[in-house]
Amino acid sequence: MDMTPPTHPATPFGVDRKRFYDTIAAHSMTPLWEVLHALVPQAPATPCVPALWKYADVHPYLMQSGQLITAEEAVRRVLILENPGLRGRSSITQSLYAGLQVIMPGEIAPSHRHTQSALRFVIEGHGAYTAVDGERTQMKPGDFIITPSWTWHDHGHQGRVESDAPVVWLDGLDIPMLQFFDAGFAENGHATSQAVTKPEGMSTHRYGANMLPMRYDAPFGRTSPIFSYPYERTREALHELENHADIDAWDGVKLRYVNPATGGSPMPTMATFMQRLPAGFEGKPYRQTDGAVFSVVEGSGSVDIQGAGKTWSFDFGPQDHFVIPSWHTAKLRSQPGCVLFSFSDRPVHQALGIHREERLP
Ligand code: 1HN
Repeated sequence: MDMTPPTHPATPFGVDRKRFYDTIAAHSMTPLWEVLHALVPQAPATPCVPALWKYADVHPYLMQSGQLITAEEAVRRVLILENPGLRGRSSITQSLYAGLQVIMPGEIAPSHRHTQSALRFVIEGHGAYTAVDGERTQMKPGDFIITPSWTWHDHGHQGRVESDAPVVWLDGLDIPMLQFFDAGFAENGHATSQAVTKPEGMSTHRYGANMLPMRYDAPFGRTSPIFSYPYERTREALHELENHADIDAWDGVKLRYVNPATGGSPMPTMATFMQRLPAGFEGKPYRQTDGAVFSVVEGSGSVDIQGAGKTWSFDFGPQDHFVIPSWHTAKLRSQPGCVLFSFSDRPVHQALGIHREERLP
């Protein structure tokens, strides 16, 4: 007779549960009742944690990476912003990837394409371009630039090697999402730089003047036909709104970038936003199911984040990055005023009908 004590209480029928679990495990089966609460939580319980990357800490490593490997050898010279709760997964939230990419004067990041969509948000430097589908766009600090799914793209820095500075931008991609769906495809280009077939600015003229061609045929499916949303225009809009319109008690002045042909987000998987907090702004707390990544453009401020019974408080300044995880309560503040770029997977939540947002008093 087996005298080992049962590891779980015996059932009314005298059967040891653990032994039963072990038996069915051999048949690739497992009992729902042991995992039900974790599978269907009362509210999101994300492993993603709030995190802040101060640019003063990050910048030296970006420059050191420039001495470590060329853009061409690396393909993309990027230091990934990896969420401390998701180490080893190349993710900043469960669904999103973020990294800081460096390109030195004279360098080329070779042409390739993939089904993952990418956004670029330029952090510093001048003289770099990104090429998408035969058209180049100059990258200037504060510009938001799109690489639609499955389009050929390469980057280059036309600056002079001796005198010009590196260009750094934030990459946001839907990599973990496509990994989840097992829907990732990629190809390398035959040429290092793709052939330029269109004059610079063509997509802006064609699609970015609040007008569309007569028989509009979306060139990139559900992704915006505009590659570049220059900071100059966004900045002016927010500035005028701050001076002449109502300030939202939670967001300050916040606008979302749009695909001009649909009114929806610029990419099917990622929404992007720019907001301005007026001087002395004390935001009310809010939470939303879409975890969001922030890039500080100008000014400084702080964010209090609460979730999972813990509180985080981050002070941020220009070029810092931080992440607010799903269903964490966030409160933004700024004494001198500031401008914040952010992105999230909101369009996916909305497409699935599961987006929730709470604006608290
Ligand atoms: C990529 O293609 C870029 O094109 C940046 O700049 C980051 C991370 C993973 C996979 C592809 C780019 C990337 C990436």
